[in-house]
Order: sequence, then C-alpha cells, then structure tokens
Amino acid sequence: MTNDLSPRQTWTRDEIRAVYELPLDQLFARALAVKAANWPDGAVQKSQLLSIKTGGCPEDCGYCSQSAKFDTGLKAEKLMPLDEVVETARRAKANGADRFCMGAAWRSLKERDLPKVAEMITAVKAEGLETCVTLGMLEDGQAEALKEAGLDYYNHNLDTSREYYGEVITTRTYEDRLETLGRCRKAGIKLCCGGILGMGETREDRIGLIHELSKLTPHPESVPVNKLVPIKGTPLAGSEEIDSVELARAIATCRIVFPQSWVRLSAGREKMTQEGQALCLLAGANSIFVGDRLLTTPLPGMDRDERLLESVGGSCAKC
Ligand code: SAM
Ligand code: DTB
Ligand code: SF4
Repeated sequence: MTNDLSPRQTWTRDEIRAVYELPLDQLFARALAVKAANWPDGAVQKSQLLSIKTGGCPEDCGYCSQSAKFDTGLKAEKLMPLDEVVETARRAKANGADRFCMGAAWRSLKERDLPKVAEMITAVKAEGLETCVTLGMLEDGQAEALKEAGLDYYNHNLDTSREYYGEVITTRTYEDRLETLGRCRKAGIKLCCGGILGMGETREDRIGLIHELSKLTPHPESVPVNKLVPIKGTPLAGSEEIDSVELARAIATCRIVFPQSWVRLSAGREKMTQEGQALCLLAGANSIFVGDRLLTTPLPGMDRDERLLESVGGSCAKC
C-alpha cells in the first residue's frame, strides 16, 4: 500500500481518479488520517487579500471581473499608495490574519512597477505578516527581486485541466503559467497554486487539474481551491454551480495528494452555507481567506467566520 503521508510526484491520473471517486466516507477517512498525521493541531490558517491594482486587465480569463475585455461594470484604478497598503495590512493582522496577499490586475509585472511592489512587500513583512503577491507573469530576474524584498509566496494558478484551459483563457498558455511558477521556485519563493471549480468543467477536468498540480516539484506549499464567484458580464457567469459535496470531494483529494500543503477553501465562501463550508473544512481544507473582501467581491466577514470556525472547533478569527 502506498504511503499517503508524504508528498510524491508519482501520482497517476488513474490513481487520483480512484481517490476522488471513493465512497464519501472512505474518502473522508483517508483525508482525515492524512490531516491528523501532518497537521495535528488542527488550526485553520488565515490569509487576507488586497487588490493593490484593480481592473483594466488586458487578459481574457473568462471568470474575471477585472478583464477589460468584458463589461462587468468594474472601474479600473491606479496602483494603490504604499501607506494605504500598510494600513490595511495592519488591520488584517489585528483581526487575526497571518498572511497578507496583494493582487494586481496585470498580465505581467512591468519593470517600472517592480520597485513599488517591492516596497510594499518589505513594509508588509515588517508588520510581522507572511507576504504573498499575485502579479501575473514574471520575467527573468523579477522573482529574485521580489524574494529579496521579503516575499514568502507567489500566487499563480493553473486554474483548470490542460484540456479545458482553452475554454477559459486564450491570452496566455498553460506553459506560460508553468514558466512563471518555475521562475518563482528558482528564486526560492514558496508557491500558492491551485484552480477554480464550477466553470462548467467536468469531474475529469477537476481530476486533471489536481494531477497537473501534483507534478510540480516540490508541491506548491499552498493549494487554493476556488469555487467560481459568478461575475455578471463574464463569459463563465452562467456556468452550472458546483455543489458542496463535489467541492468537498475535490478538497479531500487535494488533502491526500498534497499531504503537507495548506489546502485553502478559497473564493466562493460568501454564497455557501455554514454547513457547506464546514463540510469542506472537515474534508481537509485548513486555510481560508478572511476579511470583508477577496479582490473585488465580498467575503462572509468576521462574525460569520467566527461562527464557522467555532462550529468545527478550529481557532476563531479573534483567537
Ligand atoms: N492578474 C493576476 C493573474 O491572474 O495572474 C493575479 C490576480 S487573479 C484575480 C488570481 C486568481 O484569482 C486567478 O488565477 C483565479 O484563479 C482567481 N479568481 C479570479 N476571479 C475569480 C472568480 N470570479 N471566482 C473564483 N476565482 C477567481
Ligand atoms: C486565489 O486562488 N484566489 C484569490 C487569490 N488567489 C488571489 C482570488 C480570488 C478572487 C475572487 C474574485 C474577486 O474577488 O475578484
Ligand atoms: Fe487579469 Fe488576473 Fe483577471 Fe486574468 S485573472 S483577467 S490576468 S486580473
């Protein structure tokens, strides 16, 4: 029998499918054994997001409120000033977040913006928070500069399976994404890399996404599992919603395949019931986004998060 407790890159797609499609009780039992062995304190990690550059993005990601290609009603803004970023980070820390993730609606990081973002990273780190950024694609040398500024994590998602990818995005390729991930790894930055479920993909695509992620060496330290937040005006807004049991199946599979990574129940919590979210935490998710907003859409907020975390016996947002 294969050892479930250590990360490995040798998962086959068939093996992942076999795990994903186990009877729910067996799937959960296996995920919970992995969780208990690798994450004995049961704590739920809390990250907070801030959109430091909103809207007007030239990419065509079919789910995104910030693409200039779709009429979503979102107003494009300039890069946020440093003091506003630091103020928000301070409040995030006071409210219990331990990682602060700054997102920019860019196709790629421009050289002229790099020093400003580097300054933000250094300042946020100095507040005693882990730092994460998501800035689009990176060129040679940029990841090193971000690392030097104090960057802990780079978020760059594969989003979906290789086969379904072309239905979602046409302006950058799967290989482009893997290249940026490779540059971050080379610079010694931890990876936050996952995808979105509920974009009209099949279960086989979900399995394919997990398989692609499992080949990354080493595995991403954080695996965000986003449930599509449907945005009016985007091509994917009418996609069939993924139900909480299917989402929990995907999360439990991620817990087993990525035994030592944070698995984040990421976007989509705002419209989920407390029971649906609790099921996903029970399935093995051990990280959430806290605060009032993700990037451009709302989150449940502190009161609902406290009730959720207390209900599953994890730490509460104020603890
Ligand atoms: N522009 C950068 C990039 O895409 O490389 C960074 C920001 S982008 C908003 C970060 C990730 O958020 C996307 O890769 C996607 O996985 C997730 N995301 C964006 N819009 C979403 C939505 N409506 N629902 C769920 N996840 C979403
Ligand atoms: C990730 O995987 N999810 C976060 C973070 N990485 C940057 C973003 C979710 C965005 C949800 C839609 C919005 O608020 O615009
Ligand atoms: Fe731009 Fe990122 Fe949105 Fe794609 S996901 S349109 S790259 S902001």
